[in-house]
Amino acid sequence: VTEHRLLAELRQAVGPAHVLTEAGQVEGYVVDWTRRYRGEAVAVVRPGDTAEVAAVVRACRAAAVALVPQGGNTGLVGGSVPRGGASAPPEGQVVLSTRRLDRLEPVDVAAAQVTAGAGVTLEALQGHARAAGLQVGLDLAARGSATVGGIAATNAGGERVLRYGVARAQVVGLEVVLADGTVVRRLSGLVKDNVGYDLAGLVVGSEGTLGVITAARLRLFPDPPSRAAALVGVASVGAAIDVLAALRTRLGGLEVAELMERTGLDLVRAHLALGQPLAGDHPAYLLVEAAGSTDQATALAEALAEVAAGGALDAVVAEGPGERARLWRYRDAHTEAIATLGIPLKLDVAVPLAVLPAFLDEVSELVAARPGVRAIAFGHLAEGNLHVNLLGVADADADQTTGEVLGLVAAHGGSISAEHGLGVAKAPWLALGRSAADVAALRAVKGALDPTATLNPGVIFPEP
Ligand code: FAD
Ligand code: 2HG
Ligand code: ZN
Repeated sequence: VTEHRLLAELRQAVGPAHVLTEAGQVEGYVVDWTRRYRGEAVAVVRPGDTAEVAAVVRACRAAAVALVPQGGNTGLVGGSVPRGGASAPPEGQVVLSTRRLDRLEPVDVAAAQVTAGAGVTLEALQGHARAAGLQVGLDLAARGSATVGGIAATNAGGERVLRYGVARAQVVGLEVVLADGTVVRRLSGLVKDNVGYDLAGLVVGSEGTLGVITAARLRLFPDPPSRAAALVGVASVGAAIDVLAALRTRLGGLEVAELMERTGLDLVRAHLALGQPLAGDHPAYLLVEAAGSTDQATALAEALAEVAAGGALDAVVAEGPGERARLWRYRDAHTEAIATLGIPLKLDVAVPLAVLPAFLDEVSELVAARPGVRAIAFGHLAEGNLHVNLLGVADADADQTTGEVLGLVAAHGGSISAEHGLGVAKAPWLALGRSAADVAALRAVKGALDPTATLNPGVIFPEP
């Protein structure tokens, strides 16, 4: 009876056409990108504006039904789909899809800002900014589906953090529907606004547990006229760090420093039937990109020649969108190529650069002790952010393996979740590397803003 009443209220809130309940209709919303997480939804609702989002939140809260906000469903920690199994909330779950919140306001060129609905994809936002002569300071391989709301909710990082910072640095303000259905609006674009707590900053990275983001005001940047990329083959991860260090001091416009290993590159090559990118075959590869007002291809080539210091450095410099895209395919297809081999255990960690090679050696030892398991590590070198993908880990050993790798990370003073968030995947390890006082403060924030635990239960905070 309660469920029947809730469905009637949801239909009234968003219109019957936007309340999906048929198995075929909801399938794409209840399983995550990795296929590791799946749950059941009472319904998937697709509100078309902020007032409708607020009505959905109120209806779910009144019915004691959990609400799972979802954007592009490209998240990698299981936070965007209903919980499955024993941890599913007793009264059921509703998925709130933000994809119809896709309004893009005209670019405010003078302020170099734009307001976008939560459901706007990153790719659409990038095109919109470009048309106004500006660019978004954030990019990631899931750009075609990942949304502005999801990017803000996860505080996504991606491939240009080195120059522009993480999502939090792009967000000037948000519009958020809180768990009680009230709306907080900070879309004025004021960069200087110190009236009380930074609520928008708090919601960034909250993974749908504090509010539903309905719109964001984002910073934009000039798009430098010259851009060049280079792929460099190196003998070790340590050598890649040395190249990065050398480029840091030589290239003011350095934007990207992505690390790959031979295993990952070979996998991508097989998956996309690509040739070897360089003359030689190397244990590790560094993809760098620089942008500026002077000729970046020359600057990059000169900097790499200085790094080589008369010795041999196997590298290729690419200019122009086509040539650069050819190099980027080796990097951006990693996640997709790994997924063809099964469902990996994804560990998104960061450690200080000084200990990164040692950490990778320790992971190799851990993997060597597990027959049938292989590791593919790649990531955002400048932030020490590695995506350790473990293939072949038995389900029964997944928690033990995760705990061991994250334990190594914590021992090195690293982060157990660098950019993807905790979701449900890493929630059990929330306290690893955080003090009791720290975790208590996080819980106090959640308790104050969502006392009924309506929004995304099981995400960030482990279920008892
Ligand atoms: P979803 O997956 O739908 O949701 C993610 C989380 O945010 C969930 O907890 C959800 O409840 C919450 N959420 C979504 N929308 C809202 C909203 N409007 N209000 C409140 N909560 C909301 N991530 C990186 O950081 N860097 C990368 O380089 C990167 N590369 C990727 C490459 C690939 C191929 C893939 C598949 C994923 C990648 N990701 C990366 C992960 C993912 O794309 C990001 O986490 C992205 O920010 C998720 O956006 P989304 O719209 O798909 O969110
Ligand atoms: C990336 O950097 C993403 O491409 C995905 O963060 C990482 O697949 C992964 O583990
Ligand atoms: Zn990443």
